[in-house]
Amino acid sequence: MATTLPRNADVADQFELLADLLELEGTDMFQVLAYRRAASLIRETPRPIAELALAGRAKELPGIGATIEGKIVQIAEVGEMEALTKRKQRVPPEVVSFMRLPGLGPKTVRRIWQELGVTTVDELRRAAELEQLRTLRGLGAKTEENVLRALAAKPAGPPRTLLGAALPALLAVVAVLRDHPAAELVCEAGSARRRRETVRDLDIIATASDPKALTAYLTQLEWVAEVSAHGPTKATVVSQNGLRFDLRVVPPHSYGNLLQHFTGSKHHNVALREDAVRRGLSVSEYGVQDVETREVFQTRSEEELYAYLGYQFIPPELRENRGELEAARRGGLPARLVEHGDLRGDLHTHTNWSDGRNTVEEMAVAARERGYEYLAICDHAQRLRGGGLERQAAEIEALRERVEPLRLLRGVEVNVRADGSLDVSDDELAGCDWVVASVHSGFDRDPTGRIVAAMQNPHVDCIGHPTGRKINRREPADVDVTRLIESALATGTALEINSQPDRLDLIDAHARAAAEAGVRVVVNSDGHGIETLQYVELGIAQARRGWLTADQVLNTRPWPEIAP
Ligand code: DGT
Ligand code: CA
Ligand code: CA
Ligand code: ZN
Repeated sequence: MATTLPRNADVADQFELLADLLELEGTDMFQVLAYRRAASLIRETPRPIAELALAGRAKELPGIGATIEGKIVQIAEVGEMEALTKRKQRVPPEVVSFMRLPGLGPKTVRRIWQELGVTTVDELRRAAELEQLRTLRGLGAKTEENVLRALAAKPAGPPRTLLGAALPALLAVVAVLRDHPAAELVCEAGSARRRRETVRDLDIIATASDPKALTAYLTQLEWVAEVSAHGPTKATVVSQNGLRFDLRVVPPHSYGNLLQHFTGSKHHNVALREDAVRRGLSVSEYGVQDVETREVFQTRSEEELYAYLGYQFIPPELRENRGELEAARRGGLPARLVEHGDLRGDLHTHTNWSDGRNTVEEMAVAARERGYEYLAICDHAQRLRGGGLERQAAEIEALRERVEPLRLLRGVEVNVRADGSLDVSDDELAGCDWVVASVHSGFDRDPTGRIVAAMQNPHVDCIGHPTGRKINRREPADVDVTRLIESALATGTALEINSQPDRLDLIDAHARAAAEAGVRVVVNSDGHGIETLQYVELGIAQARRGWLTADQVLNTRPWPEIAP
């Protein structure tokens, strides 16, 4: 447990940084992606990776070869891998952070650094203010404006963890705790229970016949790297991959009150309490007190608590003080939010025809095993140039019978170019069952106008990841979502909730606005391998946070009702 070996999260950070530096130097993307994959793999591995590497056993993990293992050994032995030390000497540390700014890709950052000699954030700000960035070809006043805005907005503090990285770990811990003989009720709480897209720490609420035994059990689990706090009813631990878990064991008779309190959000709770005060009730984590009679209401059940306070039950995903209390008071919440099991298919996936890891057949079989009725293969058109789209169509055709009853759809993901045109001809698009159009670059060049232009094309069925944001890495493009919604409605184009853990794009509030306006919203995995089809669980969570019902999610319907 307490060792001097680096935690998996620290090892992963080094691989991330190495990938960033290589990308900046213009190394081939294959290597960059290999290091990024290794980083996320290491982050997700429950066992201490440094220990495994020192024993020569890290390469038994899929995706880790001898080269990467060697680098992990270096980190364990001297604190930093050589490749990183070497590159850090070549690239000034702050230059790496430039890549996180909107509109600045690695190539642009390299030119700003090498051609303008800009090496710090301060110098970058000055260069933008002095209108020097526009002296580089391809950069303009708009770039300078974006850089200045992004620098002004740059928040301090460590980045929040992606829900997609934290939730599986949290649910596994909850399951492990439930199995302990002293445990009675165990439930996740906090932002993760509300399925916020990012989380700071992971909260667990439990009741137990022997609270001390349960908190002690948590601190002794194998994947625990550090115990930050430990008492008879509370424990805080940090896992190998850097996740902080907060366990509270509470009395069973007020479990409902405490679970409600620690689920939050803070804003929801504050509004709930203010509302209660107006009716002579004082709400705290311990119970609800009638101010006049002094009588206290405590309950094991959250459902009973909301009912006692005069509300419909409010699903955790809605507890953000965005109108849910008013709606629940007058019985106006959606009767049932969309659920993962409602999905009948996935309309955006990739295969090894482009940047995916599995074949069309493997993806189809995995989709069928998930119980889907249909699957659209939407490889990047760019990678299917020179007749690739046609050859893929032939493969799909040949597979159709073999993967029945799954309906295999010929899809494509086309790129919306800087001028709003698409990188595939209308003739080719006409042969597709489903066309996703996405912006992948030039985010600062009139993204709204380009997307609206793409929607005018009658072959385009759906806009992929509409704002292009990457959580913790890239701000959303300055897209006018209201105009997007109007245009989607007018053209009958669907808008995607892309379920990639770092995208979740549309965000909840935009998905809600789109659905309320009557736009068809699709929850897609954008899966690049069979194991990532399950990302739709995150997309569904985002849809629920946007108050969406199954009716409002297009791919809960059978294909014949969707077919363009
Ligand atoms: P996070 O951890 O930043 O992702 O977000 P939460 O919502 O999980 O926040 P956390 O872990 O600080 O606290 C969990 C819940 O407990 C929070 O949603 C509401 C409740 N809570 C914690 N501290 C306070 C507080 O000082 N005041 C109120 N009203 N509620 C609190
Ligand atoms: Ca939390
Ligand atoms: Ca907490
Ligand atoms: Zn895609």
